[in-house]
Amino acid sequence: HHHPGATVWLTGLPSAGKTTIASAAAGILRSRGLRVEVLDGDEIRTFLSAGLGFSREDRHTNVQRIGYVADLLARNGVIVLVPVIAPYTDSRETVRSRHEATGTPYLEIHVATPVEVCSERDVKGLYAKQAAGELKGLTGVDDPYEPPVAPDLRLDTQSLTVEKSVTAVIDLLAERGLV
Ligand code: GGZ
Repeated sequence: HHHPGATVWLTGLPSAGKTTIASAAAGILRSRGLRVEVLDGDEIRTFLSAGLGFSREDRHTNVQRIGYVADLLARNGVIVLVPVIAPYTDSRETVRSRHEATGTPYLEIHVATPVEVCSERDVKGLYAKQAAGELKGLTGVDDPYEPPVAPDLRLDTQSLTVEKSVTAVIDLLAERGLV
């Protein structure tokens, strides 16, 4: 029996909670015996996108590369979770189109944590660096973030625990017949 794969893109600002939610969801799905991969922005930028920076063009290239790999895996039965900022609508739509062209399920989740909350969390210290003038072009502060207009799911992480967010992601996959 062949299990359908899917790409689940979690878009949102730095420190929004994308990686936390994706990792926790991956754990649950793996414990159910599903094949799962997490394509994390941080790790991808060390390998697949080494040398790319944070200009509009480089972010677009990064997102297309990740989308290409996600599609390859997903069409081979893997649930691919992608906690990557992907700040531009047209980059995300290109990835969606590619999945549509290959007949691969694609879901977009907006991890919609407000910038004030993200900068307070500041998991990696990026907001502090930006404020200190040590970093320019931080998404959501002095670089664009175009929020998805019609995501498959929007997570308001201010009113949801990580656990509830993860449940919502898994429920969405179940609704679509993907798990
Ligand atoms: C946004 C940045 C920036 C700037 C470095 N803007 O949590 P992190 O810190 O360690 O991982 C994040 C990673 C974001 O890469 P993505 O591949 O998700 O971004 S994109 O979709 O825009 O290509 C973040 C770090 O890089 N980082 N500088 N200026 N994030």
